[in-house]
Amino acid sequence: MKLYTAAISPNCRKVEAVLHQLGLFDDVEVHRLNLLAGEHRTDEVKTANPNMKVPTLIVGDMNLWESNPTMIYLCDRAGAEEFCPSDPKSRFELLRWMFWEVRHYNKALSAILWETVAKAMMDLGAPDQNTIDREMEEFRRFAAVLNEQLASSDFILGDTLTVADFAVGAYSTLAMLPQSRIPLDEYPNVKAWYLRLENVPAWAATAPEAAAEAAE
Ligand SMILES: N[C@@H](CCC(=O)N[C@@H](CS)C(=O)NCC(=O)O)C(=O)O
Repeated sequence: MKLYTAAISPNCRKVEAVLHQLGLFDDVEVHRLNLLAGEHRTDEVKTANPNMKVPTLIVGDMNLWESNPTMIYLCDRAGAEEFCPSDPKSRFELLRWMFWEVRHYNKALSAILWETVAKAMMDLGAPDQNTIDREMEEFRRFAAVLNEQLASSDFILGDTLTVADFAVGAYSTLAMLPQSRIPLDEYPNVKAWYLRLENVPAWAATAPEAAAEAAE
C-alpha cells in the first residue's frame, strides 16, 4: 500500500489511525507531503486522485480517495467487524454519523478552526469574525446533538469504539487548542468522549506530535 498524506490534516489522520487500528500501518509506504509547498499538486498524485488531495491510498490496483469510504473499505477488507459493524442496522448508524460529521459537525468545526488556528499557523491574516459567528451557531446546534448521543455511552455507537469515532473526532484535536475558541467545556460529554479517544492507542499514535516524532 502507498499512502499520500500530510501532517496536521484531520482527514489524513482518520485513515492513518484506521491503518494503525488494523495493524496495517507498517505495510504502508508513506509519502508525507507538504501541502503548503504544493507537493500534492503533481502528476503522480493526480494519477491516483484527480482531485489532487490527501489522503490518497493505493491498494493493489485500487486508488482510494475520500477519507470516510477509505476507512470503511480498509475495515471491511480486514474483516474488522467490531470496529466497523456490517449488519444493516449498525452499518446504517455508522454511515449516518459519518455523513453527519462531513456535512454538519466537522463542517462547522473546520470553518471555525480555519479562522482561529490555521490562518495564524500559515500567516494568512486576521480571523474573520462574521464567519466565526455564523459557524459557531452551527457548531453549537450539532455539538448539542453529539453531547446528547454521548450522554449514556462511551462511544458514538455504544460502549465499543468504532470507525465513526475516528471520523467524528478528526477535527477535535485542533478544537482542544485554547486559541481555537471552540466552547468544548459547554458540551461535557463530547469533551469526555474526545479525551477517551486520545487514549486509544491507534488515535494516540497519529497525534500531530507523535506523527512528527515517527517521521524523524
Ligand atoms: N473530503 C476529502 C477532503 C480531503 C481534503 O480536503 N484534504 C486536504 C487536507 S485535510 C487537502 O488535500 N488539501 C489540499 C488541497 O485541497 O489542495 C476527504 O475526506 O478525504
